[in-house]
Amino acid sequence: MVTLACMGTPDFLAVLHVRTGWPLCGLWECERPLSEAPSGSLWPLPRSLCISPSRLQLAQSRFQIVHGPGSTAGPGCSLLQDAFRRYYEYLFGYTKWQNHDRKPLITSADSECDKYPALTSDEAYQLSIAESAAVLKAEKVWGALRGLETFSQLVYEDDYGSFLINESEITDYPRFAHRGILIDTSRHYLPLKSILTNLDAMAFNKFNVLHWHIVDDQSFPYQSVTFPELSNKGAYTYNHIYTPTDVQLVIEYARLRGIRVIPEFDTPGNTESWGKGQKDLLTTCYNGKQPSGSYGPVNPILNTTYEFVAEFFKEISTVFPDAYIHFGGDEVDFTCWRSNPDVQDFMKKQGFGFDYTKLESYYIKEVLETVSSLNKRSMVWQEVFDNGVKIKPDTIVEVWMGHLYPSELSRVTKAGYTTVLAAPWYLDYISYGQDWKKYYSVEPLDFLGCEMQKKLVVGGEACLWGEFVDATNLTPRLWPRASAVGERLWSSENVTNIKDAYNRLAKHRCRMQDILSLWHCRHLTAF
Ligand code: CP6
Repeated sequence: MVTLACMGTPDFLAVLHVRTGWPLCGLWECERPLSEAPSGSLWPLPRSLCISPSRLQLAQSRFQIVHGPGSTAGPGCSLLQDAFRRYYEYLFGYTKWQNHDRKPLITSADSECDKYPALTSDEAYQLSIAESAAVLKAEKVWGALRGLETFSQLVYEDDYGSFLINESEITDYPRFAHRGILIDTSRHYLPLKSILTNLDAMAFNKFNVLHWHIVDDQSFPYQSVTFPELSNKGAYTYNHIYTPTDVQLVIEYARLRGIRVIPEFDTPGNTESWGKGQKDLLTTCYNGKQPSGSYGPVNPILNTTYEFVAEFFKEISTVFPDAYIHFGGDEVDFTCWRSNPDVQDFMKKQGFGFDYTKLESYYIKEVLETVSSLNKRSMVWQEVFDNGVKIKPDTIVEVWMGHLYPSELSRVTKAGYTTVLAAPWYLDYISYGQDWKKYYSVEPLDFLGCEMQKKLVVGGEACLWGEFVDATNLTPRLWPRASAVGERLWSSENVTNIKDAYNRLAKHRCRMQDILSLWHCRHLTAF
C-alpha cells in the first residue's frame, strides 16, 4: 500500500514519507517492556515513548525523506539534505540514494539551518510513525537531526531482508544541554579520519560537544596562522598538524551533526610544546643560581607573554565559532616558578608572599579578561575556581578531580557558577569487566545543594586522554563505553535499569559497528 499523505502543522521541519505495508492490529504498549520489542535498541532512551506492536514495512524503492509542507527549513537547507542522505544510507546502503530530481529551492527562513549549534540550542523533536507516513516535527534543525537518529534506530530487518518499523509516538528532548566527548590530540596525533569517525559515533549517541584538547606538553599540532612556528617547532613532525582547512573541516562536519567544537588551549601549565616555537614564553627553571636548562609553565611576569596571549587567542576566537573557548588552567606545577629569581622578585613586589596560587590567579585573570574582550566565554578546569581566581559569572567550571566530585559540585554551584562534570567519566582508564555500568550508574545531580544549584549543572563530558590512545584504539576504547555517559546525559533521571540498558546497548553496539565499518568503505568509494 502506497501512501504519500502528509500530516502536519506549518511549524515542523521534516517529514519522513514512509511507504508502509499492512499494519497488524494490536494494542499499544507504552514505555515497557522495551527489551523484548524489536525496537528495543533505542539509545539513548527517549523521554516518552509509545511503541505499538503494529509493524509497518518500509519499501526501500519508495522510501523518501522530504521536507514537510510549511516547514521553515526547505530543500535549501543543506544541513538537512545532507542528514537525509546520510540516514537513508545508514538504513539502506550508500548506492541507492537518489535525489528524486528535486531541484534545490532557496528558502529564506531556515530555523538555524546555517547556524552553529550552541549551549542553548533546542534539540527537542516529536516523531510519529503511522501507516500513512512518519512525521518528524522539530522547531529547529538540531531537533530534526536527533529525531532522524531515533527514526533510524527504530528500523529493523526481518529474516527475509524486509525493513520494518513499528507504529510509534515519541516525544523527546535532552536532560542536559552539554553532552561532550574530550579527545586529546597532543599526546598522540589523531588523523582527521579518526576525529570524523568519532563525530559520527557521537551523533549516534546524541552527544553535542567535541571538547578538543588540541595541544599539551607533548606536541602542538594546531597550525596557527599568526604564529606558524608553534606547530613548525612544536608538532611531532610537519605532517602531524591540523591546518586551517583541517580545522574548518572538523567544525563543519560537527555542525552538520549538531555538534559544537570547543577547543582547549591549556595554559599556563601543560605548555612545554608551546615553548619550542615561541621564545621566552615559558619560565626558565633554575638549579640554585643557574638556569637548569629546562622550562616550566608560561612565564606570568613578562608583558610579552600577555601580548602573545592576546594575539594568539584573537586568532583562536575567529577560527572556532563556538561561544566558548576552554582555557585549561589545570595541573600547574609551581616548582619552576619557585626556582626562578625574577619570579621570586615579582611575587614580592605584588605582595603574593609565597602563595603561588596567587601568581597563577594573576595570570589566569589576565587571560580571561583578554578573552572576554574578544566576545567569547570561557571554560576552565576546577583548579581555577579552587584557587580563587576571580572568574566571570558566565564561566563554565569543569570538575575533573577524583571521587570527591559531589562536594566540588556543591561548592562550584554554591558560588553561582555553571558546571560540567567530567570526574566520573575517564574513559581512557580501563579496568577488568563491564565498567560501562559504573559510568551508567553515576547520577550527576547527586550532591548537596538546592534546586538553583542543580540547575547550574549543564552537563558532562566523557574524557579520552591521549597518553595511551591513538588512531588504532580510539574507537574501540570509546564506544560503546561512552554510550553509557550519552544516555545518562540525555535520558530522564529515572532511566537506570541496568538490565534493560544492557539489552539495548548490546544492539546499539552492533548497529554502531555496522555503520562505522561501512563508513570506511563508503568514503573510499566517494573519493
Ligand atoms: N592532561 C591534562 C591530563 C589530565 C589533565 N589535564 C589528567 C590528569 C589525571 C587524570 C586524567 C587526566 N592527562 N592536560 C587533568 C584535567 Cl586521572
